[in-house]
Amino acid sequence: MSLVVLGASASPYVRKVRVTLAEKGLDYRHEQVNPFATPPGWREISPLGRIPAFKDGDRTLDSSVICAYLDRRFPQPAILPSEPYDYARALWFEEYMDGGFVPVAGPKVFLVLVVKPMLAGKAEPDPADEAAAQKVIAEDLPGFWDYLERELGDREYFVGEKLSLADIAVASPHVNLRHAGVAPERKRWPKLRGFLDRMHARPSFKKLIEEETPIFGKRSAKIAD
Ligand SMILES: N[C@@H](CCC(=O)N[C@@H](CS)C(=O)NCC(=O)O)C(=O)O
Repeated sequence: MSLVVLGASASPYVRKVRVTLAEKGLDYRHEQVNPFATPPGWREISPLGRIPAFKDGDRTLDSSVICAYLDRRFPQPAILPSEPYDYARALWFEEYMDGGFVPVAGPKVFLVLVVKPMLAGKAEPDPADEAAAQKVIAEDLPGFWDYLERELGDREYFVGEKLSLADIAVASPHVNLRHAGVAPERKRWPKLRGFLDRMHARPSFKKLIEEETPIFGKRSAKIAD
């Protein structure tokens, strides 16, 4: 197979690429790469030393540009709108999530509540870690959720009338939160929560959630409505 995604399944950025490939109906091979213990020579593929990386035959690509490349290489269905403002808005939501939301929800919630106890062979996080993560969930995440709720409004998708990279970028890190037993409360953020339910039920996300949940999702049963 000529398309290869390299990176750990739990990364929201790796998931973003895998969902994009699935939405386009493309076959690919997935190779697990731990971002904190990358294989020798990794920086030749990924000059910033990050995941995901991507191979299309002997061409290699690093990180955010992978989805943009896939959209030009396999244009149907498009995930980047052609109308200039919509195109920029889709990229903006990707930037908002990757540059703003994920640096909070990833290391301060998912890593602390899911990955750290897993690596320590424990069923639950230490009480101090649990308390620190709950403080972030209560104090830092609501501002992001308020913004997303407002921007989505009564529409089905964040940009235009159909699925775009914006929707994939918003829904992907919320899979990590779901694994951690966290979701925006339906009463306070009904539109966002409904959007996440719809996105996570799409075959592209559902398949990955089913693959990841037995490994990372032990807390997902804790999600409140
Ligand atoms: N916006 C980029 C971000 C890539 C990124 O930061 N990946 C993280 C993993 S979730 C990483 O590799 N971190 C390790 C490091 O920066 O050394 C994308 O969409 O691919």
